[in-house]
Amino acid sequence: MSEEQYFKKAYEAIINYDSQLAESVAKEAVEAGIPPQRVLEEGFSPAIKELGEKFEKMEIFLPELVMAANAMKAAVGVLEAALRKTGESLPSKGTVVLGTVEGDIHDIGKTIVGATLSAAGYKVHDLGVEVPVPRFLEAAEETGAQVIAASALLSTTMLRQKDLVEFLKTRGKREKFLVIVGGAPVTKEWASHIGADAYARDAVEAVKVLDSLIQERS
Ligand code: B1M
Repeated sequence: MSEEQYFKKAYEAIINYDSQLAESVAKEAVEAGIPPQRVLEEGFSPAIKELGEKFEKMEIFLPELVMAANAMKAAVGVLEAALRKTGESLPSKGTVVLGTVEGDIHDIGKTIVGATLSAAGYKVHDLGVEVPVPRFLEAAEETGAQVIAASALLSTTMLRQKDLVEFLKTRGKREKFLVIVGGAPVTKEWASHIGADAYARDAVEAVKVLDSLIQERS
C-alpha cells in the first residue's frame, strides 16, 4: 500500500468513528515504516479537524465528536508508543513538565507533543489534563525540569497560559524555567504577548524550538 493509501484509510477511520480501524491503520502504517508524525498530520488530524468544523456548524453533535475523539485516541495510543520507543536509547536533552491547562480536557495533541519530545530525547512528565497553574511549578521543581509546556485548546483556557507565566513571576521562578505554549487557538503573537519563551504550531516544531532554546541556554 502507498503512503497516500494509509493516509486515506486513517482519514476514513476517523470520519466513520471507527476506533478499531483507526488502531489497525496506525499499526500497519508504523510497521510499514511511515513516521508516526506524518501518519498523524496527513492522515488522522485532517479528519478530526474537519469534524471539529462540522461540530461548530452544528452538522454533527457532541456524541459524534466524542466517538471521533475515541477513534483518534486509539490511533494516538499506537503512534505514541512508537514515538516513545524511538527516544528510549537517546541521551536526555532535558526534562519537560507537560500538561493541558485547567478547565480543558483536550489531550490528543498534548499527548502527541509529549511523545514527540520523548522521541527526540527529552524526559517528559505528562501531568495530564486540567492541570492547575501551581501544579506545573510544583512538578517542575520536583522533577528538576528545565521546561514547562502548557497546552490549551479552548479560547477561554488559553488565559491559563498567561496565568502560568504570571504565577511563575510572582513566585520568583520565571527565569528558572523555559515556558512553551501551544494548542489550536494559540499563536506566536499570544505567546509573546503573555511573555512565554516559545510557541510551537505542532509537535515537530516544539522539538525544534526547544532544541534551539536549550542550546542557547547551555
Ligand atoms: Co473540543 N473543541 N470541545 N472536544 N475539539 C475544539 C477545540 C473546537 C475548536 C471545536 C469547534 O467548535 N470547532 C472548540 C473550541 C472553540 C474555541 O474555544 N475556540 C471545542 C469545544 C467548544 C469543546 C467543548 C466546549 C464542547 C462542549 O462541551 N460543548 C468541550 C470542551 C470540554 C473542556 O475541555 N472543558 C469539547 C470537548 C471535546 C471532546 C471531548 C469531544 C474531544 C476531546 C477529546 C480529547 O482530547 N480527549 C474534542 C475534540 C476532539 C475537538 C477537536 C475537534 C479536535 C482536537 C484534536 O484532538 N485535534 C477540536 C477542533 C480543532 O482543534 N480543530 C475541538 C487533533 C490534535 C492532533 O491536534 O489538539 O490541535 P491539536 O494539537 C496539535 C497542535 O495544536 C499542537 O501540536 C499538536 C500536534 O500537532 N499543540 C501544541 C497542542 N498542544 C501543544 C502544546 C505545545 C505545542 C504545540 O507546547 C506546549
